[in-house]
Formats: sequence, C-alpha cells, structure tokens
Amino acid sequence: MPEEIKRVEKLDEVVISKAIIEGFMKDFLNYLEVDVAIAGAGPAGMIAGYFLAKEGKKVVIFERKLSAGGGMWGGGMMYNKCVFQETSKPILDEIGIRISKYQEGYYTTDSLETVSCLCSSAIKAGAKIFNLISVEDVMIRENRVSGLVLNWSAVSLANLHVDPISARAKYVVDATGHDAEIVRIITRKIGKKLLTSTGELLGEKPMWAEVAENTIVENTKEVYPGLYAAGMAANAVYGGPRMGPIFGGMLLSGQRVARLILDALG
Ligand code: 48H
Repeated sequence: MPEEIKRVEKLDEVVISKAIIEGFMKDFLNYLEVDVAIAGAGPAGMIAGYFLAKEGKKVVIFERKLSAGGGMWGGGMMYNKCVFQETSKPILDEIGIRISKYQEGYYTTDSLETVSCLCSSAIKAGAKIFNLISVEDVMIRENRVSGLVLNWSAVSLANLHVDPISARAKYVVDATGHDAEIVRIITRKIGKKLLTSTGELLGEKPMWAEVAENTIVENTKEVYPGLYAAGMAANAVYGGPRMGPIFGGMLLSGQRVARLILDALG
C-alpha cells in the first residue's frame, strides 16, 4: 500500500517572503550592538564565536562569502582532509568532530564534517553568523576600535557605489585569514599605530608548520586597542610563518582570543 501523501492546507508566497524579511530584520537589528564582533567565519572566527557565546556573550560574525568555513573545505590541495595535532584534540572532542589517528601526534578529520560541526556549534552556542556581508571599515572612538562598518558583499562584487552601515562592539576580532583585512584598514587609515614592533603589519613568513602552529597562539592578542587578531591574521600581523593544511593552531588561536576577550570583558 503506498503511503498517503499529506497535503499542506495553504501556502502563501507573500507570507513566506514576510517570514524571511521580518526574521532577518529582527536578527540584524538585534546584532548591531554586541559584546564582540568578529570579521570572518573561518575556523578561527567560528571557534572564537563558540567559546564567547558559550560564556553568554553577545557575539556576531560577519562573513563575506555565501558559506562559512574559510579555507577549510578543501583540506590540502583539494584533498578534503584536515590535519590536527595533539594539542587541538580536546577542542575537536568538545565540538564532536570525529577524528582518525594517522600516527602518533597526527590526526585527520573530514573537512566537510569539520566545517559543518564548527558552524553548527558556534550557532547553537548562541553566536550569530551573517553571511554575504563584508567588513569594509572600522569605527574608532578615542583611539579605540568601537565597531565595524558593513556592506553587502554583492555591492563590492558589482562595483556599486552604495554607502555602508555600522555595528557597535565592545571588542572586535580580525579573523579574516591571510590578508588580515581589518588590521590593514587601521594602518591604511591612521598610520603606524599597531601594537607591533614597528607599528605596522609585519607580514606572513614562508611555510614552517611547527613554528607557525606555536607562534599563531602567541600572536593571538590585541593588535590595536579594542581589536584582536586571531587565526592566520595573527601570524600575518606579527610576522609568523604559514603552516599549510594543519588546522589545530586555528582552533587554539580562536580559543585563546575568546579567553583574552572574556578576561577583558570581566
Ligand atoms: C567579512 C571576510 C573579510 C571581510 C575575509 O581564511 P580563513 O579560513 O581564516 P582562518 O584564520 O580562520 O583559517 C586559516 C586557514 O583556513 C588557512 O588558510 C590556513 C591554515 N592556511 C595555512 C597556509 O599555509 O596557507 O577564513 C577567513 C574568512 C573567510 O571565510 C573569508 O571569506 C572571510 O574571513 N573574510 N569576511 N569581511 N572583510 N575578509
């Protein structure tokens, strides 16, 4: 006997449209004033969002692309496996990402499972991720970053001249990856004011996985009052090397930035 197909009584396209618009507007308005605003939903940004939201902080992540996950989807050279080292294992376990031991000290995960678990955990902990929105500037008050300036990514892609809007935050995290886009805005607009040895961005150095994975955690700190760098952006700011397709440092860096900001928030 074929199973009876249940029919939905009524479906109105305009109600569907209103549900989307009203729901989105409610969220967007709610997240224009937050404890922490994070630029970039790569692994570092999402895990930072997770640990901050888990402690009850109001956190928003703005991601330029359609999908969250940054450089994780493609593993190494499109072989969709991510490698993690021992020190990052407790975070993978907490998030519920399944790992395979490759050899002593080296673990692999499925990159799609890794991204989807990070994204789901951040959102379920209470962090709000807005995709398709680019951070194009910062707000500065009394020599301190006080928020982000936002526009639809489609605006810059179409090269349209449309002014942005702003979101206020007690703390901002640059988790935009190799380009450290938010930190670069500071040097471009107000000069050599970064908390680095030269006041400028020191630039990412060539590949050295072992050094990079350690320095990335040390380099996760305040870059300018109110602005922290996490993930690959931290090594770009403080002159650390790249590490290739090993991702433990991204999670440890995201966890560290969350801890630093939690301390600062008190
Ligand atoms: C909104 C933006 C903006 C902007 C960029 O690149 P990511 O994955 O960054 P991390 O630091 O979380 O992880 C780095 C890792 O993926 C990696 O590249 C590694 C380990 N490389 C080693 C090596 O040797 O190559 O994610 C950054 C995210 C992306 O999703 C961007 O789209 C987004 O930030 N983003 N979002 N406004 N201005 N700029």
